[in-house]
Amino acid sequence: MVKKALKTILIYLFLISTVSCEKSTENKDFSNVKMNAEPIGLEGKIGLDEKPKGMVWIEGGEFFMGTNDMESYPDERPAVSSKIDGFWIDITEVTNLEFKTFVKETGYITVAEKAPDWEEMKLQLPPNTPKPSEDLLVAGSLVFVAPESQVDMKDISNWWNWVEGANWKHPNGPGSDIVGKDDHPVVHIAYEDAKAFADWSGKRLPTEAEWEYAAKAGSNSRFPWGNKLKLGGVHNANTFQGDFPHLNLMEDGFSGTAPVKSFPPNEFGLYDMIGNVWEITSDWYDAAAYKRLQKQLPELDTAISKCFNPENPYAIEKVIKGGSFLCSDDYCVNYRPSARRGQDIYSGTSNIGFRCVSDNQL
Ligand SMILES: [Ca+2]
Ligand SMILES: [Ca+2]
Repeated sequence: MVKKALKTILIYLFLISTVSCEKSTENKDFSNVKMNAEPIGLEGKIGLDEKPKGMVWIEGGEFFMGTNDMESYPDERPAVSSKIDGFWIDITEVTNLEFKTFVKETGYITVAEKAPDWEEMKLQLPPNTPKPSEDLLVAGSLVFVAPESQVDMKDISNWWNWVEGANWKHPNGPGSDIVGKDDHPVVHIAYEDAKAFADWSGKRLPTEAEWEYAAKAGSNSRFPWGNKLKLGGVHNANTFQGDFPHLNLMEDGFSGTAPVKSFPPNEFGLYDMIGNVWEITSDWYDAAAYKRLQKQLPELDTAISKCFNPENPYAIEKVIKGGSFLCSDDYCVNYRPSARRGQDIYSGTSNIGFRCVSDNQL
């Protein structure tokens, strides 16, 4: 019973950061979607001869961030003009091998490997939420586990399980490992884990604008490669096909994470910007960010809160981008460059990872 209570709290934390996934769009053929905004003065391109290993230089430019596509989620609209300085960006998500090297050199322990800190947890819960007993505050993380049959889609605990012992080395919990998965993206990464890796590597996490600019790669269509999820009838990213969450047809060849570079790069030479794992950015999540920029709403009072999520007034969330292997056209249509979600900074999941950027030659 008490165990259930802890799970409820953790699921609650996750639920409040994923509620937008429940707003599926009805139009599944996006080929006729007309975009109101056109790119302006976009000059993004790969340049410079001397490049850091595994990174490309993105030339700065101006672009429309967000979208006016009415089949998008409300927090993506309206499109706003944004100017970006040039930067280096990893061509792939950070892999298990890279994270393993970081941990080997630093002895770093991720958030998922440590017992939850109640003082941090309660900041994101309604006041007077009772504290679970200490012996239940154990290290673990949220793992996607496909149910055997169709379930109540309003209850995400039907497919998100709090698994004691789940972390980047054991993505599905004790008994699972990452042997043979050096080239898969690392998962169960919380914001501070990603930032620690970035600091160690002399890089930083991308802003949301940088990430989106790099993902769009000069395109203003629904996907970087056009308005249809498939390109020439072939899947171009690791997403979810079938009936979410119980039936994964794996038409793209992968049920969970895929090795990075399993799908073609975008026009900037970047892999898996769409799908595979969500990617953490350095920006606080404000669901109304673009409406504020368009003066449709007052500016966020950061003296009160750094972020704004109407579904959760207690949120302490950073923006994550790109969707994951769990994004599907019948449930969570977040596999688009403009899609955005807030993620609790104190937790990761089995479908969240990251990549880094840098301003300087490394
Ligand atoms: Ca897949
Ligand atoms: Ca990705």
